[in-house]
Amino acid sequence: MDEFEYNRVRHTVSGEETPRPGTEAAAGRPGIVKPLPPEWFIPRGTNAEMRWDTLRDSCTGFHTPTERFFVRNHTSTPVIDPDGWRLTLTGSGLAGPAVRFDLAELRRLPATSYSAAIECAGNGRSFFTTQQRQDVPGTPWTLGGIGVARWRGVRLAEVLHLAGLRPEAVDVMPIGLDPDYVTSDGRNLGHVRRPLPVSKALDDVLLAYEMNDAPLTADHGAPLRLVVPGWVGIASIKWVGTIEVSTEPLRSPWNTEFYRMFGPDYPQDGGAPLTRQTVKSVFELARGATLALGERHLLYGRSWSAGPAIEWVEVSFDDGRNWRRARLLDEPGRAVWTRWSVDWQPRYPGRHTLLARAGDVEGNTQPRVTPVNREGYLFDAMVRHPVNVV
Ligand SMILES: Nc1nc2c(c(=O)[nH]1)N[C@H]1C(S)=C(S)[C@@H](COP(=O)(O)O)O[C@H]1N2
Ligand SMILES: [Mo]
Repeated sequence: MDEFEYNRVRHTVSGEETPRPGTEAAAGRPGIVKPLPPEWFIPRGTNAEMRWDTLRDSCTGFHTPTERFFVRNHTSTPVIDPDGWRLTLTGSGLAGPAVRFDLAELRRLPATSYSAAIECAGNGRSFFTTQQRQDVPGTPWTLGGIGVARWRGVRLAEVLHLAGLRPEAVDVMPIGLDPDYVTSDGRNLGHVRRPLPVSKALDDVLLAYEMNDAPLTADHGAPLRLVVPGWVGIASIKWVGTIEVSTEPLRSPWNTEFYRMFGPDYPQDGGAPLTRQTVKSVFELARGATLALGERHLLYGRSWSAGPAIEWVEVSFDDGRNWRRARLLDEPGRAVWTRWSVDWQPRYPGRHTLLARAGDVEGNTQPRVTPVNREGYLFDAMVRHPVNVV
């Protein structure tokens, strides 16, 4: 789609939040344990999207409070008894037989904490349709499929070494304890699981047992989940029971069939399994918000990139003709977002289109249009944000 066509597309504000017929949302089976008040979440079938428009007023701070963190479940949240739970490491990549850890043993190992975003690969997917008129299947997230939390746990590297990691090992595959995933056409794909190269596993991956200074909650992976900074959310497997370690490359539907790029701009048999996330920006403002003419408005937003820190953010109030730098409110960091604000005194009544775009220290930025891919992953184009000035 070229620039001309893009500019012609009229943005639809309504209709984004209607569950498609036949989805779990339509059947009313969320499978999520925590309360999902409508002022905080948009229901999305088995998932719950965080609302950006109600975040600002409550001054929630840099980290997403756990009770407001988005939930992405392929099936439903399992409630696991932490006393009976064990983490098992097994496979050809270990020097000896399977090794087991209980939670107390993991908690006695050296702990590491850091802040990191978890963001669904499909975050922003609905804009392929509403902004680029491209039909893609899957959860029609707007931009609320992301959260930043402070995670605490033990490095996966530490546990792999204790388990006897062999130098020949190439892949590790965490396997979730949630129910088997059955596709809409009835194929049982087994437990949610996705291989990770040993290089990433040994780098900065955490086996987290705490989120925002409290034990992990059921919906976010209790008693133990992976946190894979900068990578698509599916890498951060929740409710880990087993980790397979292998000297041969591992496969699962989540690195062969899903979470790869298929489409006109990608190789015939699909791109490599998705790893890093992309740059995105969001306003903490309702779509279609009403703003008073002639008054000075202080608008807030956030921008983020996969790993590299955000370097700059620009905002346009006239659909991209003129741009202004936003003030960064945080010291930009790795694998997290940066909050920003910008003043605006609208001088004309009527409908305006706001845009925000950001760049990171490695030169990644946001395009006008994201080339389409079959599953609608990694939408990174600037999102048009309509407001009404009266
Ligand atoms: N076991 C298991 N792990 C999982 C998933 C899942 O359905 N089952 N969903 C993944 C996806 S697609 C995302 S985006 C993140 C979401 O994490 P959250 O629900 O804590 O926000 O978890 C990942 N880990
Ligand atoms: Mo995801």
